[in-house]
Amino acid sequence: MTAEYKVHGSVAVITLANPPVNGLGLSTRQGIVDGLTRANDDAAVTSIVITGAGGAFSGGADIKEFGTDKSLQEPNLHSVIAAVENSPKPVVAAIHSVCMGGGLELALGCHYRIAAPGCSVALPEVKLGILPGAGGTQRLPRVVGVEAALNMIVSGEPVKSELLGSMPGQKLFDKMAASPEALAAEALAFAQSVADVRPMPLVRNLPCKHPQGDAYFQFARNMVKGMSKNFPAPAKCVDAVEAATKKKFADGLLFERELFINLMWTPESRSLRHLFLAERAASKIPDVPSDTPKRDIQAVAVIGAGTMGGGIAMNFLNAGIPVKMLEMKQEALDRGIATIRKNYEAQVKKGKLKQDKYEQRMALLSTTLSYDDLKDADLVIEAVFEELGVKEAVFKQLDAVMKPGAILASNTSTLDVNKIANFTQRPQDVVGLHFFSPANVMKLLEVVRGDATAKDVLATVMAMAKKIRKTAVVSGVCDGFIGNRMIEQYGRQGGFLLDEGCTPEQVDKAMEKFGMAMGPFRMGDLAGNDIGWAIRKRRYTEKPDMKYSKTADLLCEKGRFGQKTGAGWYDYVPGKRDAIPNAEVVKMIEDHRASLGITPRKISDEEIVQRLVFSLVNEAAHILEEGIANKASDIDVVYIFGYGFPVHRGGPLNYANEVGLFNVVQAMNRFAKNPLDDAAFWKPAPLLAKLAAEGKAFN
Ligand code: 3H9
Repeated sequence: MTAEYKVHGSVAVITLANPPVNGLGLSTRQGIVDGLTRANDDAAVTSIVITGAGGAFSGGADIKEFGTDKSLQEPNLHSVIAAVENSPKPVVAAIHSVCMGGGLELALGCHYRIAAPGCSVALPEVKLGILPGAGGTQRLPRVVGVEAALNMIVSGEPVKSELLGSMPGQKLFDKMAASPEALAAEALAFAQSVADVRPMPLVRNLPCKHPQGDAYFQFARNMVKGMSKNFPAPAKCVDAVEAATKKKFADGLLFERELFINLMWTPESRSLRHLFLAERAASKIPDVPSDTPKRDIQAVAVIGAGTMGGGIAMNFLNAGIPVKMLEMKQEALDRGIATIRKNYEAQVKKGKLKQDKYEQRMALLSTTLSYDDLKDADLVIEAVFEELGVKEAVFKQLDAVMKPGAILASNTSTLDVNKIANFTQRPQDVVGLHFFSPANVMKLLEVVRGDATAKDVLATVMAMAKKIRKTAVVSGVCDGFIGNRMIEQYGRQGGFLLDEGCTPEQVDKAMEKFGMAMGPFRMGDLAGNDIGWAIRKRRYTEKPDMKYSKTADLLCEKGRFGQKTGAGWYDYVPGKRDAIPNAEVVKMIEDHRASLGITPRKISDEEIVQRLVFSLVNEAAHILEEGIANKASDIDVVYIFGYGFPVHRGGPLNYANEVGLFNVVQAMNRFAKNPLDDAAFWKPAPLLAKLAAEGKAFN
């Protein structure tokens, strides 16, 4: 049983005890109902308190139970709330720390609510692609007003209890406790004070009206239009709250339930729920237990003050961690500092950062031209030129000066972290930290685990990633790690599509319609086409059998490296990011196609999307099989947070699961028959072939 029952004098206390956040899983729901029954059967008990153990009142319905039989089994949350409302003895919710989703709905079913200050209160279901399904859309407007409730339900954002408690006319909290520590005693005293009050108040009996009714809901519908582009839930939230103002309570509840069930089965909700769990699972490494001791990171050093080094440094400054930046020349340091200042000043201008915070952050930044000055740093990250010889020089110097136990990290995006580690006498302290550009903005951090990387180093950098607000995913050592290894296949398919008849614009539009933040050619222009060119040149000697379209090389030979040169696959007006199609580039593609003797064909958006996305899927299956990624969901996290893959698709492997792996393999077999494509690549990875044959999915 994951709810405890104790009697204090005349008050029975039911404590939800389902760590980590007292999710309302089956056994907790059963525990609440059993506790209510015991309390109501005990003549010595005159009132009941429901509270939560540990760091939460409740985080809501147990997300891990969704889609399983347990979520359907009685007592479901509706039955639990009905048992609370029908209790002949008053029930008081004693709310603290976190009160969200079904947890708030449970509290709203109680006769009274007392809250500790500092508690995060939310109906965040919309973030999981659903809406509150246990009366939240019907009860919250009755206690905080229609507009405040709709804002909370549509945004899913938490509001602090003291703010809600101080809203004029609010009926959410009957009392605010003086402090979190005082909550338990105050809740007991409050429960005793209301023991004999009859009739007992119920939120469902309160009125629910909006003075401008229809006009307000029309306005609300317009407001959520943007949010609703790829997600059905926000608009349904408006419908449900409107129902609270127009229908009888019981009918509103039924309406809400129907919407909830329909949303629960949408692919968008499945994707969001998958990502919620995937993001949290990414921080867990199978052979590194969560209680692995961590090294202390009090001071950080960054080598290289270029765009990458500066962006990396900003992450630590933002988290209040001092950074020392090293460069070879004072001018380079000055340029780096000026760029960091410019970035912060832009944030101040936009009102996103306060002036005093900006100054505090800059005060944490120091610079040096000497490796000796870095020796006391706990973590050093190099962001120097991507060439093994340069890395060798840097790591040998670091090995000579850094204190024992310091973590030595490389921001390499392609090079062999094992080789880099072996430039030192302490390979166990070396790890890859692959930040994505712009490093102060992008959430993804690929943590590259070398053969010798110590477990406590991994545990430390994963914890540090959380501190600097990155989503970290562990990758093994291979060329390109998880993300860039996959994107190479995606880029190759993009090239073949041009050879066969597409324009860059057509490919980009199809992918953007699918939901990608940017199509492959706009992305190439943003990242710099010269980067891919350098990799291909290496490939031509390393893997002479690998097939590439030559169009991207022809583009680079013209110096069209992308946004930074004002011209790439598209043209760019200085200072703007709008991609303007260029007739010469289209002609270049046509001429090249003609030189190969290819007659262009019309290619559907569906084929474009499938070839690009399934190329990611096949490479991902190899990556999983080789143990480069620990789990399929890690790969989805990499693509969502690092490559602009559409959130509503849940990542490439979640999308493949939705399409059905059998269908994915069928499509690959079709693509393999295309003489202009790379038949060898389209041989389904053994893992993918096996899962498809067994009717299974990536998990
Ligand atoms: C709902 O209530 C539906 C109802 O309306 C209707 C039903 C009929 N269940 O985020 P963290 C786990 S829908 C199960 O890293 P933080 C999480 O997986 C639900 N587990 O910590 C992780 O586990 P692990 C509406 C949950 O301190 C651990 O807690 N509720 C749940 O940064 C720590 O999570 C929500 O959408 C859950 N509901 O933030 C709340 N919630 O250690 C979503 C969390 O194994 N949750 N876990 O990886 C949150 O917003 C944050 O997790 C919270 C804590 C603020 C609670």
